[in-house]
Amino acid sequence: MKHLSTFAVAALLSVAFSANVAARGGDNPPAKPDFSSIDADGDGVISLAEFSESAPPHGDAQTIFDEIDTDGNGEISEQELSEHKPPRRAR
Ligand SMILES: [Ca+2]
Ligand SMILES: [Ca+2]
Repeated sequence: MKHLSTFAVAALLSVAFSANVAARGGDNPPAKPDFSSIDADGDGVISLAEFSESAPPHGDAQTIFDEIDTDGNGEISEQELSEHKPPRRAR
């Protein structure tokens, strides 16, 4: 990873380590991008273009986008994004 944005790193980490985050979690919350900060036009869904604005198009953006877009309709809903994030356990 060279020039990935904070969001791309967070997304990659949550994809790769979603199972491990709970075990690692502690007083060190991972950077969580706000849905509204990614949804640039505020229409309530994140398009690949909007996603790419947050995640540099390294080819990974599409991969990560597909990971999050669980129903494959080409848009990430707030629910899809929230469900993609590793569940936050209240200890
Ligand atoms: Ca949007
Ligand atoms: Ca979707």
